[in-house]
Amino acid sequence: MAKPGTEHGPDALREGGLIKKLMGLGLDVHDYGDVGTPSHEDDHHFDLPVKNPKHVATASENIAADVYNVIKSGRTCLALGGDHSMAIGSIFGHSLAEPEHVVVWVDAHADINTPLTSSSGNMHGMPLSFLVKELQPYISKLPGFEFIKPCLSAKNIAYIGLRDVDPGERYIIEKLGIQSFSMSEVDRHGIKDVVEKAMHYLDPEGVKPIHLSFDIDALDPSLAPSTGTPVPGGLSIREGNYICEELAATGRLTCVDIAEVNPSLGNERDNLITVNSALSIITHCFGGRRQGTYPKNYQIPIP
Ligand code: B3U
Ligand code: MN
Ligand code: MN
Repeated sequence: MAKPGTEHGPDALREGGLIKKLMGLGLDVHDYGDVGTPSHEDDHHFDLPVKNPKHVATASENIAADVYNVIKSGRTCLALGGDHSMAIGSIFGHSLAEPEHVVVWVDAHADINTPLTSSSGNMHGMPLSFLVKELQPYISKLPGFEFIKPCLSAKNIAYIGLRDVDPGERYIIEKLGIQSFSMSEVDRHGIKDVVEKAMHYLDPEGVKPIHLSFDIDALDPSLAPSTGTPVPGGLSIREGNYICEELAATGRLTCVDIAEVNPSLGNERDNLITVNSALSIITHCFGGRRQGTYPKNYQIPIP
């Protein structure tokens, strides 16, 4: 939360026509509204440079409860951020409902800094570190985080789109053997192979629920300029949509995060471009297909 503004991401997506677009796909859509994310006074750690730990902890607990309830009710959950620390709550909430779930993390960044490897202190660069079991010996105790039970093993995560990874993060990825398809792998193998390999690795039998955590900065900055940490050389909209179409086609995509849309950054045109890209990503997660779709009981009109 170093750059304020991601709290307006969900409304920018709603105003961009999110609900209508999803309903247009024939879906029964329910907007549960915004999750409470109260801020706290004196929200810093006594000896760690982590920013707003209590704020993130309270928000995470509320997000986890809502995501759990939505998934338990049999619905597919779309969680709109917010910065990517939102994924602490959404992945944890998802795990309470579906303990066997796997995570596809689409991002320019690895977001697996521990409070001690992070040089920024930004919690949006750390969410996975609180969730990965193998990392817990390295995680400092933070106020409010007691409720989180690490719910992922390193083998339950696959990254796609990485291109700005800190040294500590790279070390963690290699030490734990986390599956990572950086932009180099996307260039080398193409997006089709990358998605196939990622899914085969995570779940060769094809039975596990899938959590897609999509940071909008995974896309090239030309497609998502209104975000806090854009990194050149990102995914095209075709590659982004392809990932979503393929995951949606499994029928096991249970929860999708869309993080880091920040309407306070850039001008009106930047906002529009970013919102439209995010809407495209979302609709392709929920049945939108580039080959076209039609409602269930569609009939050719008879003259
Ligand atoms: N790895 C850096 C930069 C960063 C991570 N996620 C975003 N930026 N959005 C950090 O601050 O941990
Ligand atoms: Mn991220
Ligand atoms: Mn990112």
